[in-house]
Amino acid sequence: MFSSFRGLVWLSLTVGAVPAAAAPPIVTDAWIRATPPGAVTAAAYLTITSAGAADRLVGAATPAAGAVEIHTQGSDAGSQHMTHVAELTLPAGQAVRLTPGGQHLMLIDLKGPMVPGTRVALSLRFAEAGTVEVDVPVVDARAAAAAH
Ligand SMILES: [Cu+2]
Repeated sequence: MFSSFRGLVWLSLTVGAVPAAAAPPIVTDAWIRATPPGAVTAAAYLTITSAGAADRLVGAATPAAGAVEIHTQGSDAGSQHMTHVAELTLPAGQAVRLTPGGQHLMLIDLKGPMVPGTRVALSLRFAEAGTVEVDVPVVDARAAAAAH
């Protein structure tokens, strides 16, 4: 299954390989789920739209955690599981949403708890556009849900 996914990535790359200056992808709706004290991981959610040509998210980093991984999430026989993927394909002009229950960025080895109301610097590394810095608010997901 993973190898066929790689095949799709290669195909889209070949088709989208236009030698133009890559406009940086647009990042919206970014937030990090607040964590209780002692938590070692936190999930970050965001929407990425590759404005120009197709691109790929190939990595991310933050001073707030030891590592950031790209995860997909799904359910298998009723149990939730997360899978670490090497990259995320961003079709040209299409919003790719990382939302609770689906794809997300996993902040691993947190240096401290994610406190609601604070902001965390996140650098996103794209294959074509290079690095994009975003300032991501930490949100108490329960409070946010109650407000809707
Ligand atoms: Cu995860």
